[in-house]
Amino acid sequence: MILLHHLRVGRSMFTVWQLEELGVIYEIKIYHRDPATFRAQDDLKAVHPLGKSPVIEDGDLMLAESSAITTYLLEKFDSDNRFSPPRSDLQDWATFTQWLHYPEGSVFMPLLMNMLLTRSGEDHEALGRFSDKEIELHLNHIAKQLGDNAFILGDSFSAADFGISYVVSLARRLGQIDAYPVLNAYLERNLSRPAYLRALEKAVE
Ligand SMILES: N[C@@H](CCC(=O)N[C@@H](CS)C(=O)NCC(=O)O)C(=O)O
Repeated sequence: MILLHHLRVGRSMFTVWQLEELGVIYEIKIYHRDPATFRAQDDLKAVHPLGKSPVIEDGDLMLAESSAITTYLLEKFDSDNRFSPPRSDLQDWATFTQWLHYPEGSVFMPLLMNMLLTRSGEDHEALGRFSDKEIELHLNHIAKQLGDNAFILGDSFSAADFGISYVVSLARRLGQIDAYPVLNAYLERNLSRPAYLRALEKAVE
């Protein structure tokens, strides 16, 4: 059975959601951040050397990195391709992997910079200018890709929507999406899915 090590509050919420969408039977172990530093604590570091979440265990396999976990879960539990195009449709599959890896590979970093700068209360003009521009670039890119579509790949929900929802929800927490009705509507649509609501109930302690 899959065991998910879930740190509150953070991106592993989106792994709980995936497990719910896939209908997988899983266990969840919940960890809490250090209230002073907001970092993971020793209990999570005892699970994996990086001390980060999500991490899953499946038998002998211990797997970190949210996009790798998504790929593994799809390979194992989505043989009828409900959440991704089949690899035989090479172009669609490649486009899917691009949107799967984009949130973590490109969008998260400037959002993190913004969060750290805000928390520090310090003025780092060059960094602030860089992260603001990058956030704008990425939010525009996501909004444009969505256009009139309900989901990031078009009419159908796919596993690429987990990571995109994560970064858009983080941007919302940072007060960055007020000017993007498309992104607000996208989040409302995804975060009201029954599987997400079930995940919310399971991921609290
Ligand atoms: N690239 C990793 C990032 C994992 C990560 O940084 N997770 C955060 C939670 S959102 C974490 O565990 N932070 C705790 C810490 O670094 O102390 C992934 O996609 O899973």
